[in-house]
Amino acid sequence: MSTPPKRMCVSPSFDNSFEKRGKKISIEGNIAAGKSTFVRMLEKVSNEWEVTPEPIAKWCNVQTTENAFEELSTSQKSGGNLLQMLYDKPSRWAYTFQTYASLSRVRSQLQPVSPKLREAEHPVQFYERSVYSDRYVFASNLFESGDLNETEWAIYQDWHSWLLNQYESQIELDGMIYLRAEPQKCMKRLHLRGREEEQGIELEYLEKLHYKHECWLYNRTTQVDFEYLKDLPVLVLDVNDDFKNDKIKQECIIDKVKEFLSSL
Ligand code: UDP
Ligand code: DCM
Ligand code: MG
Repeated sequence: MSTPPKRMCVSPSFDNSFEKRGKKISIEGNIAAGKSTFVRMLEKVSNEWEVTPEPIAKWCNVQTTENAFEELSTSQKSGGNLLQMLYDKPSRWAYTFQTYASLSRVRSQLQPVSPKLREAEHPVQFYERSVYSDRYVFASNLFESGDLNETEWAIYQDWHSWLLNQYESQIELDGMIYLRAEPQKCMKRLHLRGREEEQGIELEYLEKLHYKHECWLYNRTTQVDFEYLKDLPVLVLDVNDDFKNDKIKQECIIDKVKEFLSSL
């Protein structure tokens, strides 16, 4: 009979090594590149892998109560639709949207992990996007297009840095996976998904966001303000070809993810 690993004898409440064993990986990519599809696929691969989705439901239905995480149909929505407001009038709502996007993201990423994950040998948390893409892709792009003015951008960067410095130890990443797709492909997927609020998005907007992702994660020329982020490992995956219903492609992607995780 084999001896159980030593770690299993330790009560989870006294085991503080989870933070050391666990890995946090963000999944980055343009609008409709396939991030949600990708994380849903990863979730099925291993009991030791868990996903924190982007809190988009909150942005489409802003509530004053705390329990607004569930996805609701259009007819069930009663709160303000901040995503719709952003696309209808970006110069008015970009600052408010970006404030709420980062706040709700930090809050969702700070949620305690499940007991199952806490006891896992090699736990991995996958975050759909990060506070870094909020800043270096979206907010930065909105500043460059004039939808955030100088003062809003300065205030945004001030509180964003402060917030991250407060919580960095809890949400700090071990790596990032960049789902790289041509803007035209994202546009096709955006229409296929049919999220109402996004139907007026133009190709030019996706091209700008693509360029931001490329500078940050592919060419790595974006100036970032967080020291550890500068050399954070990035796995780049080309997702131009559909992987959603292609088992062979999925296996190939999963192998690359496993190899990446074991290199960290
Ligand atoms: N999609 C697809 N094939 C793929 C990946 C995604 O047809 O290989 C579709 C997916 O079903 C959805 C749309 O593309 O309708 C956008 O995908 P997702 O919501 O995952 O993108 P995200 O915005 O989260 O990156
Ligand atoms: N979004 C944004 N700014 C952020 C994060 C997201 O404007 N900091 C927007 C882009 C998409 C939606 O929210 O319209 C996120 O959905 P997706 O998963 O399709 O990228
Ligand atoms: Mg998504």
